[in-house]
This record gives sequence, C-alpha cells and structure tokens, in this order.
Amino acid sequence: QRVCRSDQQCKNTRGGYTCTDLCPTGMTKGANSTCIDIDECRDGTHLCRYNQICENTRGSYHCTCPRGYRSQGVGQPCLINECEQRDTCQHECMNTPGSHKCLCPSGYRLMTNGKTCQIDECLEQNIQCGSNRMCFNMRGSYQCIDTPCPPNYQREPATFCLKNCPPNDLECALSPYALEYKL
Ligand SMILES: [Ca+2]
Repeated sequence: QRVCRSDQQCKNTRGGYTCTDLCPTGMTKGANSTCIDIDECRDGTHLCRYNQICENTRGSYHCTCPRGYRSQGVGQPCLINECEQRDTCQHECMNTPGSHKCLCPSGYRLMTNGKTCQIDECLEQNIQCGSNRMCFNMRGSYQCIDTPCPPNYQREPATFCLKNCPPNDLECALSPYALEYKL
C-alpha cells in the first residue's frame, strides 16, 4: 500500500511511518534536509577521462576540453582542433566530425595537398575548350584536353557521352548507357 507520494520515500517507524522527500538525480540530502548538488568532479564519480576537464554544475556536470581542443563526447579524449592551429589551411578552415576541411574562395580550387588554394582558370576565365575537349586546371595554368566520345556514343552537354546504337547492333546494345569524363 502506497502511503507516501511517488517522489517520497516511506520509512517504518515504531507504530507508524514517515515520508521523506527524495532528491532529484545529481542531488543529495543536505544537513537541513534540503537537496544539495553532488560535486561529481570532487567525489570522483564523474566520467571525464584523458585530457577532459570536469566542470561541476547544479544537478550534473560537464566534461569540457582545453582551449584549442574539441570534444568527442563524455569519456573520450579531446582532439586537437586543427582549425585553431596555425597554417592548417591557406584560406578557410571548417571543422568536420573527427577531422577538418580546407575551403577556397570561389574561382579557386583546393590543391591535392588539401591545404592551399589555386586559381581555377577553367572556372574563373570561363574557358571553353570546344567540342570534344575539356578544360583541365593545372598549377598556375590550364590545358584543354581531348575527351572524344567512343564510336556509337554521342556528345551530351558538358562531360557526358550517351550511347546511340545503330539498329540491331547487339554488342552496342550491351555496352554502358552513358560515359563520363572526369578530370
Ligand atoms: Ca553536480
């Protein structure tokens, strides 16, 4: 039989019972029967690990990371925030889960080192190489490269070759529908 409220604890006494208030999670009974915060950082019950910093809050606690580091979650080591390191990216740095990404202004392209940006003349100067050729961006320059479509394929706008089979050509009918050049 329930005689106390659900947020209270029932205790037997001689000839009766008492109802005592339970404290919310992260709190404990203080001296004058009020609920006071548990300092998890001090009593060692926190789950911050490695280089995480424990910060006590009322009713709970946080695991934070030192400056220049970023969190991977409670109990996980803080990782260096690459974007806050010098010389990570030439232009702009963006944090991604577990890593980072360098960004370039428009008209520029990220080089294969993933760090520096170079002008993409193909975009910037709107280079038209003509039919069956594509613009290839190079360090400090560009080049028009032949990108012909194979026999039985027809040039579609930009980079595609679409199949265009003569009637009753079985071999052609079984070939891929579309081809794309990627430079
Ligand atoms: Ca606390």
